[in-house]
Amino acid sequence: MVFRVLIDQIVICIQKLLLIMENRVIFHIDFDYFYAQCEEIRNPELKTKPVAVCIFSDRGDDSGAIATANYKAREYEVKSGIPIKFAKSRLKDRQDAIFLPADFDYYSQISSNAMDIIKSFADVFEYVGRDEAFLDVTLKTKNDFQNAGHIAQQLKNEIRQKLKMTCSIGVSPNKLLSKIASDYEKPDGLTIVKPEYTVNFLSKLEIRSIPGIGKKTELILGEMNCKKIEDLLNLDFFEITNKFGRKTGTYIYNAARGIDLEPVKEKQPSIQFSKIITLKKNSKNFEFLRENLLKLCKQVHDISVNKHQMFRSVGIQFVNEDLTMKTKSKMLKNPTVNLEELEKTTEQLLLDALDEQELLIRRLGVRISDLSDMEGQSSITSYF
Ligand code: DGT
Ligand code: CA
Ligand code: CA
Repeated sequence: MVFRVLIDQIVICIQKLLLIMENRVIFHIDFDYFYAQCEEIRNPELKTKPVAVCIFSDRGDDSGAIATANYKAREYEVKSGIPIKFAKSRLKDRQDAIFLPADFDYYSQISSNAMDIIKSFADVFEYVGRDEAFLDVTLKTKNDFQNAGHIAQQLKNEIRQKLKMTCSIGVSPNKLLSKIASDYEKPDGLTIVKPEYTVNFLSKLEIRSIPGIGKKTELILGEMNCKKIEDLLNLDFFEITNKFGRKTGTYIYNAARGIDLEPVKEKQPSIQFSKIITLKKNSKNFEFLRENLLKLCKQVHDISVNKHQMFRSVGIQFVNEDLTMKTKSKMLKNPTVNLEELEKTTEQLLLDALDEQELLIRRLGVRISDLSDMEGQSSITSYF
């Protein structure tokens, strides 16, 4: 017991030391209600109305799910992931409610314009998703949080001027804290967490504010008398790692203290090709899914051939009957445009995924990425 306490103290000392050594300035930027805001800027009349962006499935009627909703619609509990039918019934008293089909090409175009602006503010730029990025701005801010505040405000202003959009930015010494901070004052937020205010900032937040902590972990931590992040500080390192394993346990232990040493890694938006379909019926039968998978492979393969792109990463995607999503992917040894290799790889991914699948599958998708130009290959035809 004494030994454990001693180790615990040593771990804390090392981590405090690392925290002192850590003097970076990191931004996390995330656009507010992104798809719905994109719709508002091409039709400003939408701004005063509840707006929901829908992914209609090809089963007809109102079958499908909400991708996102503006804040007026969120007042009626209309949010990402719920069935369109629920959303319509929740907004039944709002004659002015608008339901629009998702227009991904348009959102990608806005995203690309947004990322061009964001990139110009960064020393190191890490693309996370269509509406989200991390920036290391340590050099640009001369490691000063007052400068950082001004620069973050300039970035928000430029986005407002050029795109007519709002976003939320978190500023702190690391990625974890900045991500929590960008979510703190949404929409149109700017939250700055100076290193000395880390513990203060985190203490009263719900445990769920820590990225990656879901319902299940929250429930277990609740049973351990932890509701707020400050409650986690009462658990020693071994209590947490015994419960959650070394990797997750260490993550939770550090997150509660605002410790995160992950560097911002230069990453540009990756181009990928994908196809997704709604199945004729919900299923987890391998043969039925395989038939659909092969059709999807052919379609995705056709795109890669038409665009003269080889792929190296192959993935499959499920949307389950409860609308949760699941993906599995594999990196191939070499870039290819071989249809058979695509089919074999996705079949294996399907088998692996079904192994642990409990829910029936509603939608099935195939994705290829890590693309490279076919031009320059000595014998293009040898890949077919
Ligand atoms: P926010 O950041 O809370 O103001 O709202 P959003 O809508 O920007 O949410 P975020 O950042 O989690 O997601 C960015 C976009 O990704 C969002 O506009 C639509 C899409 N998205 C988010 N969640 C889902 C989902 O569950 N299903 C689908 N199909 N799309 C989603
Ligand atoms: Ca967002
Ligand atoms: Ca986001």
